[in-house]
Amino acid sequence: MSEFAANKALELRGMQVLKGLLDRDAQERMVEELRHVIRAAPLFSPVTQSGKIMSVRMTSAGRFGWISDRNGYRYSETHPDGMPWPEMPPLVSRVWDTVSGCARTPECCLINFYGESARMGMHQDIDEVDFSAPVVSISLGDDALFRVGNEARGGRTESIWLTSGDVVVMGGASRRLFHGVDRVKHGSSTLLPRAGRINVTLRVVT
Ligand code: MD3
Ligand code: FE
Repeated sequence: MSEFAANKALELRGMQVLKGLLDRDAQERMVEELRHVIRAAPLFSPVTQSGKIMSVRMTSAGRFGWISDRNGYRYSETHPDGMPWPEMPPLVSRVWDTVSGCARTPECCLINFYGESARMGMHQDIDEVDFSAPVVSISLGDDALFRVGNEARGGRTESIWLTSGDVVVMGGASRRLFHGVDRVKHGSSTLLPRAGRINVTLRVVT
């Protein structure tokens, strides 16, 4: 039997939303793994090409991390401070093995931290090479209003609240959808001592 069991499974524009896949104990163990990553590879504030500082702070584990600076955004084998990324945390890998349906190993574990009033504008994740591999997202901490759109910018969108322990699998055509986070309900979860939200996304990059 798997160590993970969802409370319910929803489908949203081809994405699989597994509500409560991680129970409280698994969420706490994952936060502990992520603390080790963040200690070795501190969160940083990416700067967009236009020079704007993103409100979400980030770091990564695995072979590649996602970085953005005045030279553009890209996957990099090193943190902005120069060191290689920490190893992929084991519990995070087991979530991928349980839900991805993908034989490849994830090469990037991107960690997004949302403090008070952080948000993420609508975008596509298209810096990867192999679109047959899904993106798997794990939500921890405060509730977030997640919005999903279409394969082109604009058009009708749908929103759902993602809560701590939810896992979303973006496979098939849903892999190319525009998406973003409109707001986070600061202090809605007790998982993190000083509130906030962590989102982990697992990606195959090459
Ligand atoms: C749909 N993160 O890191 S996770 C990102 O909650 C990102 O931090 C958001 O978008 C967050 O790029 C959303 C859900 C998600 C992630 C990747 C997707 C949805 C996706 C890729 C394609 C389609
Ligand atoms: Fe994204």
